[in-house]
Amino acid sequence: MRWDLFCRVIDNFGDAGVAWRLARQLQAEQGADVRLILDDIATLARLDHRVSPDADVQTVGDITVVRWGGALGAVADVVVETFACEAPAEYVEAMAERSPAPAWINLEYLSAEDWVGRCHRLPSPHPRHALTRHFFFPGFGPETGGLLREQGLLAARDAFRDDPAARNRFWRELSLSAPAAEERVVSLFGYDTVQVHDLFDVWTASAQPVRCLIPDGTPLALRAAHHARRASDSHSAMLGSLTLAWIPFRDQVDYDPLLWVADFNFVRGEDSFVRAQWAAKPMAWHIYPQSGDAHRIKLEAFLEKYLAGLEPPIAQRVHDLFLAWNGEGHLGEAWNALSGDWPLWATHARLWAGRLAAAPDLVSNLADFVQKLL
Ligand code: TRH
Repeated sequence: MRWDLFCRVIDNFGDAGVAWRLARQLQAEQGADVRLILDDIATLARLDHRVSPDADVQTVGDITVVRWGGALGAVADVVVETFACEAPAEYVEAMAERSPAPAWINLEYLSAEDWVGRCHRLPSPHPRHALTRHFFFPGFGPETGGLLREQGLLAARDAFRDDPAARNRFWRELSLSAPAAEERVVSLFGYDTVQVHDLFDVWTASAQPVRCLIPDGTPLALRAAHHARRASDSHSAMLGSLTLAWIPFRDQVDYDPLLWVADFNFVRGEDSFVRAQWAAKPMAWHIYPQSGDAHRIKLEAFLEKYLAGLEPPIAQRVHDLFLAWNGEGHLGEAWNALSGDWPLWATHARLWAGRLAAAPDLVSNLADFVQKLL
């Protein structure tokens, strides 16, 4: 089957990140013939070094990547608009001419809110054409489309955990020594609005050494460099008990080992947020800021699900860290308040990942749904 995925990058990496992950899994697991029509190829090239930012059409890993705006030729069997991006009008006209009509999907942003389950798979007839778009919502429950999770991901995660040689390779490739047994490793990926300075101060004064891995080229890398007065040619800085290590921005396929090697992951947006949950480590999510505090409702909806099953006192402390990571409250104090909770939270993170893994993944659900439409 031929799938055309349309993606417009609003900003950051996640729009392209989710679309690329979807494309790769459809091709690898469904044997789909996939075309990704994307406006911002340069962003995709940041996520996969095989992509040429200048090419209008290219094949990367058996996926055809087309710059939005070029001639698209024949309409595919399945048309997916990611994040409600609206396929080009002339393409929709061609869809209306096609017989049989293609399956037409709008893949929405991920949310843990309850209304998602009521809107998932709803049809939306086109006002003029004999075409029906169907809404497909990722989510956390059986009434939703589920989460992106490629086959073999969790086995690869566990193999890495159980393989000291793989972990040593990870550190060697970064020209970093393996962390000491008591050293806590943290990955830091968030938006520029986070006040990380008080967190760095708490880690600097910490009884336990902390190694903070910061992907270069991200806003927090600059803040950390300013905080540590990073010398231009240095890749790390020592501040008391804290080691700040600036690491290269990784290909998307290499992002997971960063999450697996860490004891704690600060993440953001949508895709790193999901990947951190699969990594089954304690985490904090910086939700993409939206107008009118809509993001705050989404954050609370996730926390309500994520914190269920944790004892109230620790649940409150985890909640406070999430809020502080989203700019509400003192990040350093919230971190310190959890000092006795790490083993319990680590167990909870593993149970959470296991619960999510019991549900079918998004691509399996999407492929089943599309089969019924065609
Ligand atoms: O970059 P983001 O902030 O993207 C956001 C979200 O997609 C959000 O839903 C959307 O509304 C907004 O953009 C416009 O965060 P996200 O979703 O985590 O995407 C980051 C991608 O970058 C993800 O696929 C992981 C990848 N990544 C790497 O490939 N290498 C790296 O080194 C790092 C740090 C991230």
